[in-house]
Amino acid sequence: MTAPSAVKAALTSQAIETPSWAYGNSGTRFKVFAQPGVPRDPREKLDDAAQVHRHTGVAPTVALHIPWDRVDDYAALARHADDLGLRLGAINANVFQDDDYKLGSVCHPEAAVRRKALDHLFECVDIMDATGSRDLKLWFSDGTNYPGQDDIRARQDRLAEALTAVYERLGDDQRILLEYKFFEPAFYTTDVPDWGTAYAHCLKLGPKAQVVVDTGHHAPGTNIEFIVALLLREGKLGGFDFNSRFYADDDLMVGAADPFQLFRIMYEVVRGGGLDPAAGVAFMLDQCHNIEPKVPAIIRSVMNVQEATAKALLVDRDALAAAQASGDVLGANAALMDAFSTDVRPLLAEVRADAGLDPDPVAAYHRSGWAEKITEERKGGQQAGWGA
Ligand code: PSV
Ligand code: MN
Ligand code: MN
Repeated sequence: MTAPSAVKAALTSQAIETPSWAYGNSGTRFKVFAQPGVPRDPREKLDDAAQVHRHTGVAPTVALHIPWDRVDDYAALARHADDLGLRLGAINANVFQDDDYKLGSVCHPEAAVRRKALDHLFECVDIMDATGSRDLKLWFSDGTNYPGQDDIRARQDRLAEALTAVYERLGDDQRILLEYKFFEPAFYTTDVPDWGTAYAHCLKLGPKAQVVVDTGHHAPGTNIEFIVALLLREGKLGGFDFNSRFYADDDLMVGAADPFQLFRIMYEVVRGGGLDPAAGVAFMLDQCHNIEPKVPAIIRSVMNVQEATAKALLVDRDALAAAQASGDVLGANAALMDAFSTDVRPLLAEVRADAGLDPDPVAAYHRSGWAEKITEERKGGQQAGWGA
């Protein structure tokens, strides 16, 4: 078993990135329920994110989504983050909300539309230059609804062409994180539907292109931890978009639907050395909080990732290896289940106390008066960007 001090050190060094859009109003295509005190601009989203970091100590970066977080001066936004003790994280491109993208963006049959989409991706790299962000997160809604609608292979060629152009534009310390999703909004073919497609493109591009695993983007029953193990082994796991799903891309709080799955994923991360910051695995949230208060929900989500990580770190790897080597099926399974069944909340409370934090971040947030302050000060909060 990892020594308690090493477990604590690993938990302290894990950084979980929160998404700017989780702080804004959101909903489904049926209704967006506005909440009081919601941020009116990207600076206020960062102000809220600073509260998450203040109470958890492990959420120092915030992902932006362009154009939802478009500002005139990104360097100034980065300075605001810095003043709050934060940094700007992944830049998420958005080539899925323009009328021109009805038939796709970088895979669109018309060159002019592909050019427009590519220009947006270049703009995102410019923004990364201004913010100091390392990662460009690319998710394409591209696909088709009907057999025969477009040529599947030609669309892959167009995708490869755009990715290559963006890759060549990256600085030495910048990366493409390519995200896959098996369906929606396209229902017949999706141009990046699975890890294999994302992996094939990233492999061709080179070492600065890696795959991002959004936990909500798989068919029911998919063994996500296997994908994680494989990508890590190949040096191609760029990071996670964490969230929970019951049905499709639900974007509920990570660890809410299936904490056991999250544990199994985090065990493979630990097993593959992915917790070491040098491995470059970005632990990001991609969620929206449609009916629950947002800041405490994000704090809860960060804690859920920490709890799964702590349990994964507590697996007795020596006992597990011995059981595996001797074909002791039940013993091996028990080694994992013992760790999963451990109540790690006291350990995490200790880690927080050691760091000078309140052992109960949600309670500390509720006591802080932040919710009352923003409800009083902010009127007419911003919608996160979709679902209107
Ligand atoms: C697409 O479903 C996705 O997971 C991508 O990451 C988008 O950028 C994000 O959702 C928007 O929430
Ligand atoms: Mn995502
Ligand atoms: Mn999604």
